Parts: sequence; C-alpha cells; structure tokens
Amino acid sequence: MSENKKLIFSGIQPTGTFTLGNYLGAVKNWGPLQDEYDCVYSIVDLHAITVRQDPVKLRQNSMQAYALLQACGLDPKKSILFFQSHNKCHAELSWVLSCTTQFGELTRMTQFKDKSAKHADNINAGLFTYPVLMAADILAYNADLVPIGIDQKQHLELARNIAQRFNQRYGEFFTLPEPYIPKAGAKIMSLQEPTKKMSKSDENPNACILILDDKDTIIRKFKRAVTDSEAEVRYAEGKDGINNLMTIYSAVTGKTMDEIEAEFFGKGYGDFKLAVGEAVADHLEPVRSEFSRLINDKAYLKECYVDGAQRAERITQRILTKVYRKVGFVDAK
Ligand code: ATP
Ligand code: LTN
Repeated sequence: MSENKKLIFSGIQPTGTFTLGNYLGAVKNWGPLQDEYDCVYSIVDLHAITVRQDPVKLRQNSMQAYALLQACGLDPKKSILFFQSHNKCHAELSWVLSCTTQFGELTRMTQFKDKSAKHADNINAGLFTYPVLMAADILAYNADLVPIGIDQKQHLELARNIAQRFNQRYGEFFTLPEPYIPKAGAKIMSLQEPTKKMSKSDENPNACILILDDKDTIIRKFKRAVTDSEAEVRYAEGKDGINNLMTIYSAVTGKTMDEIEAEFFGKGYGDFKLAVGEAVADHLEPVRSEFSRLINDKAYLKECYVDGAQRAERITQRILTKVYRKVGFVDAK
C-alpha cells in the first residue's frame, strides 16, 4: 500500500452466487479502480450470518465468492482480497464503534426494516448492528472511497456519522468515506417484480440472473421478464420492466438509451429481450470460464486469501491500536 494513493474498501456477502445486480452495481466496477487506487475487497462472512446460514453451504458460498471476485477481474497481487472473519480487527473495532452509535439511528435503517420483516422469526442483535460492522470495515482502513450500489448509501451515511461523532469525541482521526455509485446499474431490479431490487436471496429463480447461469438459462429468464402492455422499447416513467432491461443492456453494451431506442424502433419486446439475453450471456461468458478454472485450484485460492488477510491485518492493527489509545485503554505492549 502506498502513502499517496487513496484507499478503496468494499465488501460483498457470501450469501449465494452473485447476481447481475451485484455485478453491475458493484463488482464489475471494482476491477478498473485497481490501478488508480489501493483497493481492499472483502467477502463479508461475518455479515452473512445475520440471517440464518447452513454452515456447509456458507463455506461453499464463501469459496465461490472468493473465486468469483478474481473471475470478475480482481487481481490478488494488485488488491487485497480476503475473508472478513480472517481479520479480527473488524469485529474489535465494531464493538468500539457500537458504543458511539445510537439505538435510534439503527432503527431508521431501511435494510434492517426490510430484513426483519422478511426474517420475522430471527430478528437478532447482529441484524440490528449490521451497519456498525460495515462502518468498522470501512473505518478500520481509513478508506476514502466505497464503491457500492445505491441500496447501501444509507449505511455509508451512517458510517460517516459514526466517524464524525468519534472524531468530535476523541479528536480528528477517521477519514470520512465517500460513496462511489455507478451511473448505470446502481440499482438493477428484479425481472419478475421490477419495482423491487434484484437480490441474491430472492426465492423466485426467474427474478434474478446469476452470473454463473449458462447462456440458455439467461435467455430464458429474460424472455420471461415482466414488462408492460405496450410494445415500444422506450425509457419512460411507469415502464419499470423495460427501463430495467434497457439499463442492463446499456451497462453491458455501453450504448446510450437513445441508441437503444433507435436500435429497437419498430421491433417488439420479444426481439429486445432476446438481444438483452444474448448481450448479457456473452458479457458474462469470460467470468464463467475463468471461475471454473479457479474454483478447482483450492491451493492457489488459499495462498491468496491467507496473504490477503495478513496484508489487511497489517493496515488495520495500526489503526485499531490508535483507536484503543484514544478511547483510553491501557497499552497492551
Ligand atoms: P442479500 O440478498 O443476501 O442481502 P444482496 O444481493 O443484496 O444480498 P450484497 O452482498 O448485500 O448483495 O451486496 C453487494 C453489493 O452489491 C453492494 O454494493 C450492493 O449495493 C450491490 N447490489 C446488490 N443488489 C444490487 C442491485 N440489485 N443492483 C445494483 N447493485 C446491487
Ligand atoms: N452491507 C453491504 C456489504 C458490506 C459492505 C461493507 C459494502 C459489508 N461491509 C463495507 C461496502 C463497504 C451490502 O452490500 N449489503
């Protein structure tokens, strides 16, 4: 890590295969940042257990997510790629920060409201304090920028508030992190209910494209995507399904909305859906083939994540030691 480059931190939960939403809203944008910034990317397994996870599946999903990061263009030599649970500083800092976070702030988090409605039989304390751990992830590195989809903006604002409050109480210390939200693809919607965000944990398999789906599956899911009763490929209010498909097509082809409208002028939704399906499948093909190569090389992956965790801990231990001193704990050494 260099002194003069800005630092980026982001994380993704190992709660299942990444969706096209995770990819376009987050992971796809992480690779191109690697040259300009010092980047730290984490598989946030501590966050994943805020909803019930089967231990065997969690371990599989975690290895899959780690391989997927690399398949999506992240280079373990350029960036730090690691599992959150392998660096103890995240959980330790989280405790300190939880003591500068107010109950009222956490009750306002929309993700907490959504997830506690969805998992009414398991509204655990971790689900409630989830955003404090996320703040710790970011502040443990004094990160400058945090690339995320739009749904995480509220959590990032909370992280800034926590940092500010800590700085007021103990003296200037934490950098206030800025969100980095992509212009196209910051919120990809469900293919079945286009007013809801596409999510890994959606029960309806037709609602989301998984980045490891094969070409036929991708095309079939797009064919079934919910649209409207018109037949015009046009970006407009009330056309949530079509707007979403146009956003996806634009994000994978680089075409503007005007260009897309011109390309499909006079054609029906069937042609458009097929074109979106083919463009997405072709775009994801290199990710899929790189993933199948990597996932079979467990020894290599282990080498990468062990090294990643050591490098991550080296940064955060220095910061955590200073935090402990500021708070008033007696030096351990
Ligand atoms: P879960 O369904 O398990 O809560 P998720 O699919 O929402 O998970 P996360 O691991 O919480 O995914 O998010 C990883 C990153 O992907 C975050 O930066 C988040 O903002 C982004 N992201 C998630 N869903 C979408 C989406 N539909 N569109 C754009 N970005 C998204
Ligand atoms: N809460 C995020 C995942 C996450 C994260 C982070 C993102 C955990 N820690 C730190 C950015 C920075 C989510 O996507 N649900």
